Amino acid sequence: MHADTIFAVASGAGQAAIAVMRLSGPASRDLLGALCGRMPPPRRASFRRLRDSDGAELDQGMVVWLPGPGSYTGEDAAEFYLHGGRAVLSGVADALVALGARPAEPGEFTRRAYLNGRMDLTAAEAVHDLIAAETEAQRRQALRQLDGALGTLYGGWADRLRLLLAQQEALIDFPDEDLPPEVEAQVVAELAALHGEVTAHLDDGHRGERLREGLVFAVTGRPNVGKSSLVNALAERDVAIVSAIPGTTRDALETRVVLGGVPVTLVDTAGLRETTDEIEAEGVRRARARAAAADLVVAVIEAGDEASDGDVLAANKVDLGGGVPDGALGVCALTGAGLDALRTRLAEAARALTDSAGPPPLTQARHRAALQEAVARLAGAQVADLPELRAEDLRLALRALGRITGSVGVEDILDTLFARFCIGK
Ligand SMILES: Nc1nc2c(ncn2[C@@H]2O[C@H](COP(=O)(O)OP(=O)(O)O)[C@@H](O)[C@H]2O)c(=O)[nH]1
Ligand SMILES: [Mg+2]
Repeated sequence: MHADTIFAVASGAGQAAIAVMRLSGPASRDLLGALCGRMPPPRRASFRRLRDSDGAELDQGMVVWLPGPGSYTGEDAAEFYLHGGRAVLSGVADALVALGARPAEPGEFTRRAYLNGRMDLTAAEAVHDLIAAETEAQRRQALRQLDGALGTLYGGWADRLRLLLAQQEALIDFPDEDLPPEVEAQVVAELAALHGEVTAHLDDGHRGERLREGLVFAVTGRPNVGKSSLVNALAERDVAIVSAIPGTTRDALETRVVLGGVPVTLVDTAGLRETTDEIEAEGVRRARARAAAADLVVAVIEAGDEASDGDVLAANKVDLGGGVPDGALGVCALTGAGLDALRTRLAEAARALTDSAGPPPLTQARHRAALQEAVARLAGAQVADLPELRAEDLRLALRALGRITGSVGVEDILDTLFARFCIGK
């Protein structure tokens, strides 16, 4: 338990009709009583006038008393629904400080929730992702993780590893006793099964991480085919300069759109051609680099031209009467013809790249690193020639898994993890 009682405005910055102030820590009950005069009943919204220690009224509004351990943080806590003005909030904050509370650090409420066993680290990370979620698909993924989808998966593997380790240690401790011969065979089989499951989970095409971070689609093609016009049309705003002069776009321009519920950064690139212009040449180099690193390449040609390489091929300027190659989508950036079909194709691609209909996908590089370590240890255990070495590999694999959910040795990662949170969460 933590000695400090902390508070923070949990709602957004700036003037608002209502602002939520939360309070957590051992002195919550005393502070609430001092501010409200009369304690509200537990977990019931109650109207109160808040006063400072001189009896001056600070605000009037709803107050909720949330006794631990059933609160978000697991501690005694309270929430105030105040009028969302600067003077009200600073007045209440000053009164709380005068009574011995201190402002919370970023993520401190959720950090306490984790330390008090209210959630594991994957759920704490999901709180952050849910707050940052911009699209429906991101929200669904974060909610699923908050509900424990990943914690259950990784915790389940850790439980099985623990059992495996116990059996392996029995094999070491009683080598000549009559342990049923199946035990050794069972250990070998379960080890292979676990190794297979974790490997399959890792081999997911980064779907969850891509959804969490958003996709990058690069739009490439020869100069003047209408790349910038198409990007502007897809983004429904004028991001890039369009002109009849080839080589107008020299830098990679980025714009965020939502396709298939996934945030996508569209990168408009310089037209790919040989050029003696130094700046344009650098633009072409950047275009190639962005295309190589993109999740998907939208290749644009002019209707009538030969097909070119790309994940999605768009033949622009169909209004000029040129033919559309097989597999390409005929579009016209000027009139908007074919743009809905292109948008649908891109949305399908975005969904396919991030689809998480099956088992919960991996969502974070931190998890991936720990799982890769676990897989390496499980592989080592499978080829270990001494029982003691196999046991040691199993122990290290278990520790790697435990770091994901926070059940073992994670002090070092807590600061980095919670520092990314907003204050008040
Ligand atoms: N006729 C016709 N002209 C287009 C179309 N799309 C773009 N353009 C014109 O083609 C020229 C080059 O367009 P731009 O978007 O700058 O091409 P980029 O160099 O590939 O980025 C401009 O003059 C546009 O107005 C189209 O669908 N039909
Ligand atoms: Mg351009």
